[in-house]
Amino acid sequence: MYGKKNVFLNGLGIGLLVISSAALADSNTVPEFGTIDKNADGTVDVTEAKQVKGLVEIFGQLDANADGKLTPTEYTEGLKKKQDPAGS
Ligand SMILES: [Ca+2]
Ligand SMILES: [Ca+2]
Repeated sequence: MYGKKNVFLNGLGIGLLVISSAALADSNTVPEFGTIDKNADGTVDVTEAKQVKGLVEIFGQLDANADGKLTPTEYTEGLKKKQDPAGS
């Protein structure tokens, strides 16, 4: 009985771990720009970027013109470059 319960809890833990680590760095599962742009002003600033695990860390790399905000183009193109290192 104890064994069964432990297996269930372990499975749950692994599931949560996979979900959280898949957040950004692992490429294809990046959130859509509109999801991050909470105030819908058309840009994502650092405050909004903090909602997404790992995004703040690469914010400077995505912010091509270094104005402290990400446009949809900077966001999608920046992430594309990160996923395709050969393109740099
Ligand atoms: Ca915004
Ligand atoms: Ca920018």
